[in-house]
Amino acid sequence: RESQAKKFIRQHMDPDSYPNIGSSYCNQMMRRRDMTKGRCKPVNTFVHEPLVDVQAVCFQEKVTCKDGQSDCYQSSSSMSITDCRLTNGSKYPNCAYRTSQKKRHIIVACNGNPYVPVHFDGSV
Ligand code: PAP
Repeated sequence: RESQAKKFIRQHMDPDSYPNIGSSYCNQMMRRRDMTKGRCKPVNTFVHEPLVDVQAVCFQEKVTCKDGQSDCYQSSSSMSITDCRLTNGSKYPNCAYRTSQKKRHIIVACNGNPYVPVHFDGSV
């Protein structure tokens, strides 16, 4: 079974695409990274920064997660991200996404040994 750490990388890491992000980025990437199988994942964020910099967030400012858990961390630097949000009329298996590029502080949940990101909680 895919580890939580590998799942985070599959769902959220894309260090090399930036700055060449077009309007079809999310349509392509959500499919390519297997988030349109069985259902269209409604919202997902890709981070365009080196993996080591995203892994380092697990040792930055501790914050409360949206679900109330205490294992979330906010990046000290703003990072280049792309938010993918399913469009209103989109019907499975035709998953259509809106692509929005941002510079934000990311918030991730970390787990395991090594202590690495396993969930993307949001951005501020
Ligand atoms: P995402 O939340 O990063 O978009 P999702 O696949 O929903 O992706 O969750 C990733 C994993 O982080 C989940 O574990 P699983 O793959 O073994 O099911 C989820 O349970 C886990 N996780 C760990 N900490 C948290 C947290 N604070 N809030 C939500 N999910 C968390």
